[in-house]
Order: sequence, then C-alpha cells, then structure tokens
Amino acid sequence: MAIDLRSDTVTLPTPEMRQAMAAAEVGDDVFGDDPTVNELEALAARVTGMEAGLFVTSGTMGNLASLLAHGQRGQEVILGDESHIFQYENGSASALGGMVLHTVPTNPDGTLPLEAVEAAIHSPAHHYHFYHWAPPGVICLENTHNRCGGAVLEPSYFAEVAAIARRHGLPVHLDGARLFNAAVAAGRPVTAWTEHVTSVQLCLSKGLAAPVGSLICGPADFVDRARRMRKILGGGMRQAGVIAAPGIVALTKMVDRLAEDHRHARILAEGLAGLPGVTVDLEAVRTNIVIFRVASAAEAERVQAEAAVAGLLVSDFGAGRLRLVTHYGIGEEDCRRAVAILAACVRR
Ligand code: TLP
Repeated sequence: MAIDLRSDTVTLPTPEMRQAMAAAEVGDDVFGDDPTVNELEALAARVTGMEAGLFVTSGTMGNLASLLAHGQRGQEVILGDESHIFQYENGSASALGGMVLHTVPTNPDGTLPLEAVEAAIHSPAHHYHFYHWAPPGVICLENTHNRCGGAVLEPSYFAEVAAIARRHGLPVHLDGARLFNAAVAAGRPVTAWTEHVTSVQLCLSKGLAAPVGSLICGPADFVDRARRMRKILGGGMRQAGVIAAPGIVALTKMVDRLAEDHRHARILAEGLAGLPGVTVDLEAVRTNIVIFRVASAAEAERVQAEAAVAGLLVSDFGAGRLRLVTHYGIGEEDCRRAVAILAACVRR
C-alpha cells in the first residue's frame, strides 16, 4: 500500500471509534434530541473554554457558518492571503454571504503584520464621511497555519490581534483546524489561544482521525446564529450521533498522540534537508506538516508523479513546493521509506 502523506485528512477511524459509532445513542439533532451530539458539543465548549459548541460537517462549513454568524452582507472579512479560508474555500463568504474578503499579506510564520491588520480596518469615521469602503465585520486567524508549513502562532500574538479587534469592536474568528497540533507542540492547553478569540473552528477529521466533522465554539448567542446558518447551508443533521461518537473519542483519546506525528515530521524534514536540490526550512517544522521546495514547478510535478509510482503520495503546493503531512497510520519506518523514495526521485 502506498504511503499517503497527501494530508492528515486521509486518516481512518480507530477501532474504538468504530465501536463508539455502533454503540452511539442517537436522536433527531435538528430537534436537539441527539444525546451524543449534545455531549460532543458540550465537551468541545469545555475544552475551548467557550459558552457553547456546534457540530458541523466540515472545517469549511464551520468557517463559513462562523463568518456568516459574525458579519453582514457588504462587510469585510479581514484575513491572510495565505489562509485556508481565502485559498481553498471557494470564496464562500462572498458567494453565499455577500461579504468582502479583504486580504492582508501573511508573514512566513503564519502571523499577519499587526499594522496591516490595523490598516485594513476602515473605521466608521472613514466610511461615514466618504462612503467608500465596506465596513469591517470580522478578523480571521489560522493556527496551526497550513500553508506556512504547520506554523504555530504564539498566544501572545493572539493577544495583540485581540487588542486591535477590541479597540474596533470586532470579533476574531480562529480557523483552528489543527489547533490541537499547536497545543501539543507548544505544551499549552487550547485555551491559551481561544481565550483571545470570539469563535473557533476545530477539525475532528484531520490528525485526530475521526471520519467526519468539525466544531465551532463561541459565545451562546454566536452559536445560536451559527446554528441557524448551518441550517441555511443544509447542514442540519438528524441521527448525527453516529458521526459525533468518534468525535468524542477524537477529543478525549487522540490529542496527545499528535506528538508522534510531529516527531515523524521531523524525521521527514531532517531526511529531506540532506538531499541535493531540495530546500526545507528545518526551523519551521514544528508540527505535522513539512513543505519543501525543489527547483521549479515542473520539477515538483515530476517528483510528485514519480513518487506516486514508487508508492509515496504527496501534495503539490504550487510554485515548486511539495507538502508532506504525517498522521495516525504513518509510522517512523514509513517516514524513512518516504525519504528514500524522494531521494531517488529528486536525484535523477
Ligand atoms: N485542509 C486540507 C485541504 O483543503 C488543503 C488539507 O489537506 O490540509 N482550515 C484549514 C487550516 C485546513 O487545513 C482545512 C483542510 C480546512 C480548514 C477545511 O477543512 P475540511 O476539509 O474539513 O472542510
């Protein structure tokens, strides 16, 4: 079988998750009657230190329902140009919510320059006088940062963004698809970051290995609005306890083992660092994502194709970059084999 490092989304549910699915108590969640969904939502709220939680089908839906719940048509979503929301979510807040995506440049470490965030906020004074700009609706952060190689943003940086947001009366939404990776890497609880944001989206179906689902957590009134948005998006679910049950296993049993994925990513990064024609920033590899560079986009395409033939699947990240993601199901030996396969592909 191929070694699949395309993403941590390829993880398969654990045997315990399968059992939990079979045994889950269920009800109609649109009526609020699914005890397993209710338990998962309460658990997520507890873990993030938020008032309430909402189970959604995906990270993409979680981010979209959050943005729609925070802002109005015609308002701006201020976010990084390398953020997942901007790069991979089909402009959904614009397409469905009439919101304007206002990007600011992303630093290599996944932060957004504070001055750029501040400058992106058109204050009411500006637009009342001139009626030029869309008013701001919400600021978004991402942690860990996917396109910045799984970078971990510091809680102190979150505090600085929160201070700007507070000054302007704006909410902050965190795309925390891999927030548990940040927490494990930094040795901090997720509340170290969530205490600075208004809402957070957490994925269960990445490193935590659940088959499906994300949670949005935040203040109760925000979660009420997000629940309505989820219904509008067709995401109201009935006996969803069957998919919430593995989510409970994910949150209670699968977080600590992310440290293994991080160790495995180091093995990959250190192996790659020694290869001719490959550039990898070892300092930047702190979690389960390794992005490396080869000579050109064409070379990246060739390496990806040849690696696939040799039994290794990787993602092309554009501009000569390839991405490897470690996860549950990938062992140390797989990582060593992956390096050997890549070594053979790049040398030719
Ligand atoms: N990311 C996927 C791809 O879409 C690129 C991956 O393989 O990494 N936020 C972040 C930071 C993400 O990385 C992802 C998925 C999402 C949101 C969306 O989650 P899903 O796939 O559940 O909609």
